[in-house]
Amino acid sequence: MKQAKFPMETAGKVITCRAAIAWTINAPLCIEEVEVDPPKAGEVRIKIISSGICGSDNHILEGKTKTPLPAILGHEGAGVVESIGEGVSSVKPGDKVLTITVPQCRKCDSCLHAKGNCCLKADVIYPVGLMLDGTTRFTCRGMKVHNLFGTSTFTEYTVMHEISVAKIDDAAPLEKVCILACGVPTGYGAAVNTAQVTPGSTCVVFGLGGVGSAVVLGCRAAGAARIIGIDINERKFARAKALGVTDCLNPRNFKKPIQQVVVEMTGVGADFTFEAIGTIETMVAALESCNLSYGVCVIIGVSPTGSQLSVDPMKLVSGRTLKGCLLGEYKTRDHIPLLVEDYMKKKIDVNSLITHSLPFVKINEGFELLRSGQCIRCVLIF
Ligand code: PAD
Ligand code: ZN
Ligand code: ZN
Repeated sequence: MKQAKFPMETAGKVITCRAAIAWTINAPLCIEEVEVDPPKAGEVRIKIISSGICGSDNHILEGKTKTPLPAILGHEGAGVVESIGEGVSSVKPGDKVLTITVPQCRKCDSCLHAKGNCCLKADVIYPVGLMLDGTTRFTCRGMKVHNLFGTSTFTEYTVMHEISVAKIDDAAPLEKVCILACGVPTGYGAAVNTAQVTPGSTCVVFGLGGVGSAVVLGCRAAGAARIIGIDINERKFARAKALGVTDCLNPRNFKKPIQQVVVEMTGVGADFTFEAIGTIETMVAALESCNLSYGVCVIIGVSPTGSQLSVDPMKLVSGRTLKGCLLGEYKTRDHIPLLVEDYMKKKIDVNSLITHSLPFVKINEGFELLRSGQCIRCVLIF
């Protein structure tokens, strides 16, 4: 990357650049010219340097989860602050940042609670695709274009609220750390924060994609003795084993439900199970795979919009715990920069999760790699 001079001469002006527009579901993204407005008060305009492609972006394109379109998707981004709006104090032009879907406003009930991380300013659970003032900073062919989760990273420039922007170490390699904006903390934190995996325990990870692989890293770091990985795509197994999975199972190879297989394999059910796929069926399987009395099941996968999880309450009365988590329960602006530090000290193996890098304009190929299961994470480079 060429060393840019800050403040840039673009500050305060509309920037015309390229972005991938999702006009409709079940269609390729279109690389188009867009106008990106300058940041308003409390907002930051960011030059995107890299972005991962997350399963959550794909759910939207496949129509499984809903967010208003047309939109600029992408949320797992790393970039450099180009300019800031009035009153912004936590970042300045030139700072390296990650784009986080879950803000940390530090003022709401959730932010002020010791454990809460679902900031009430977030636009991620039932997204409306607009800034907090109800408008958007993106225009394409004269049409207003929505954002995604207040982030939007499939664009050369984006505008975000300061409360969703995490300033990171100046020395961090931006072409790698983007996946610390979503996939890595989501999975890793599910293991170490939400489940609080204990040494010597048995864990089961449903889904060995980017998020599930980060769960495996978290389980291993917490000292799990056995990590069972479950996926219908056996291409995932070799990489999963290299990360620390001890046994790989393909549910399609068994006549009985996979939860029954897990209970038989472990004798008593697992201590901790994680669902990192996003189907109701696998959520039920994850719950039933954990020990009936002390097992903990963590739901990470994003379910289809409007779906309902139905479980026999007696499966909980016996003592199981069913939990969920957003971005690994991290207080995002406080903790994600610390994970970047850990990565730089080689404590978290982020590089192994990045199996592919592509130029931004090849974004549709990147989605194909995700859908076919060839990649763990594909990172787009701008
Ligand atoms: P991914 O596509 O990389 O991984 C999903 C994996 O699941 C793939 O390896 C698939 O082969 C596998 N799979 C699909 N169907 C089945 C099935 N029926 N049985 C077994 N395996 C199956 O996606 P990802 O890892 O980026 O995301 C995983 C989920 O996590 C997805 O639902 C995404 O929306 C969600 C997510 N949640 C958060 C959060 O904060 N809770 C953040 C980021 C992503
Ligand atoms: Zn994500
Ligand atoms: Zn908040």
